[in-house]
Amino acid sequence: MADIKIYGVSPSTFTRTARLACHEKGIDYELVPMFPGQMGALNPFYKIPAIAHGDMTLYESTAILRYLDRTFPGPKLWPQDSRQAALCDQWVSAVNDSLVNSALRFLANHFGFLAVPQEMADMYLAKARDVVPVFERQLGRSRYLVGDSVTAADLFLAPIVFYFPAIPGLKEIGEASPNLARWAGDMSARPSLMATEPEPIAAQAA
Ligand SMILES: N[C@@H](CCC(=O)N[C@@H](CS)C(=O)NCC(=O)O)C(=O)O
Repeated sequence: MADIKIYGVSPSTFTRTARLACHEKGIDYELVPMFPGQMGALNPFYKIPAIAHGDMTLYESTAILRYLDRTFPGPKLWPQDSRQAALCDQWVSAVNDSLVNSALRFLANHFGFLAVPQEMADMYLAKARDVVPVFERQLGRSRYLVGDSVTAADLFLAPIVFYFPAIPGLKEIGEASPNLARWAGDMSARPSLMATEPEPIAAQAA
């Protein structure tokens, strides 16, 4: 039996982040297909993913990654050095706030998981044009978001950025971001990314 169960679906960016963490750390897991609307018993906020480890269940991806990192051996997802760890937290939050509230909302609307008026979709895209260059500049300074090794921050960023080429508007932003493209190339060569390729989106969660 797998060590961990991850409840979610493969196209979900946050579910992919939890799966990436398991692959990067070598944790055996089972993906249990579950849509947000089915999550009531596992997450009162009806969002994916959640995990089960023995008799413990946990939701919120940042809490999940921290738990996996503290509980299991394998490469650390947060650096040991306190300043580097704080920078990792900073970039995780920046993805989960600024990028989620721009590019991810735009792509969720594109795939039909959000239904917002056109002006709001335009606003998300305009915000993405301001937000993505911040990541672009950082990836011009270091190989990954925090230094020379993959951290949790990269595992939050990758599932969102990997949708860019499929979405008019975000595609152009990605193409205008050479450092982000270089980073995406490095990330896409990792076994964790290859093993978590999302199923094509039909009636599933973004
Ligand atoms: N803060 C949550 C966000 C999770 C989240 O937004 N998941 C999306 C799928 S990628 C979801 O379940 N959306 C359904 C909804 O917001 O109703 C986390 O970090 O796990």
